[in-house]
Amino acid sequence: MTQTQFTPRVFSGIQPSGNLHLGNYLGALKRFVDMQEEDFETVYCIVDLHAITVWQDPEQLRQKTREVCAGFIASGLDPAKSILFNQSQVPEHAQLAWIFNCVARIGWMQRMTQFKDKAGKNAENASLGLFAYPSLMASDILVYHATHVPVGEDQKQHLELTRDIAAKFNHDYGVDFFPITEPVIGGAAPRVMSLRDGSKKMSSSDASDMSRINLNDDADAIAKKIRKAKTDPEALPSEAAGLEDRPEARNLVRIYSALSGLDVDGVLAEVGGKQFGAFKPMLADLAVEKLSPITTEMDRLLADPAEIDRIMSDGAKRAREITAPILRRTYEIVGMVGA
Ligand code: AQP
Repeated sequence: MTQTQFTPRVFSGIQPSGNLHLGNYLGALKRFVDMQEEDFETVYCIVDLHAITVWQDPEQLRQKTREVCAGFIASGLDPAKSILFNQSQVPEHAQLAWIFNCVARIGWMQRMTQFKDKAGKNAENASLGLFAYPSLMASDILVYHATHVPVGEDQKQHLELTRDIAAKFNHDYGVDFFPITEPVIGGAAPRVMSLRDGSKKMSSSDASDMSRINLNDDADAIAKKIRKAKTDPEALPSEAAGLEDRPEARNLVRIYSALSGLDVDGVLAEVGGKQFGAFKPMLADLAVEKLSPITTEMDRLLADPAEIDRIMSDGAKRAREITAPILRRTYEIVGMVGA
């Protein structure tokens, strides 16, 4: 079989289920913007269908969807260059997900650590959607024939599953139709950790708001959260090896590195030997300098929700120009009769 050449295309998404936080910004948004400037067609999505795998208040969901869209644009995403929309306006995502539900195996889903973490001890009571979430995620990616997916490290297992689904579909139907997508996990902070516990990732669902910096936090809140961030009593080391076994210190240094653009060695050359009492205000100033223009721009954009809705609806129309023919061809391959 000849190998299909796929157009270099990036897809990624963010759930509108909580406040956008520094982990989303450094692990995802900032890198989405970088990739927009490279040789890719870029498609970015607010994944509202994923959000309802756990309960969402409808009015809050509408508000959060617009907020995430504003967050994308305020972080530097240009809706004229990238395709930006909310998932539910492009029905092919859910349609292809059904086909993939019939390709993926239950055993594959049972191995997903995110399902185990989110469903917790009460897995019998979790929604079926939460269990099938990775299949919808595979569809989000493959309905664009996306070749590259920038995500934080927490999504690695879901991307491996996306590759497995593409490979099994291609094998079962004897085609070379879906690409085997490359995860793009990297940047200076692929896994930003909680400010309260260096062994847990920073997350919108953490009960403690002090564990994360939200993109809509003001300067005082950012400074307070960094001041109260958990640390250890030692001074900062002068070399990266000195951060081993010091998860909280490593997290703060990595955040500084990602925000400043210096590598970790460069940061430690500057701050090695300092106590946290001196380093934390430096980090707070840097975080405020980098994040407050984004917060201000988000507020400005959110003052005109109709314009945000127009941008998402325009993005959805452009998205469907890609997804409709790919879904049509998938149906043909699978054997669905249609005009
Ligand atoms: N802590 C993080 N560090 C680096 N990247 C992260 N991402 C999320 N948290 C971190 C990346 O952000 C993108 C959007 O992920 P999502 O839609 O799963 O966002 P989320 O639901 O807001 O992630 P949370 O906060 O972790 O939510 P819960 O607690 O619900 O799971 C992805 O690329 C993700 O890797």
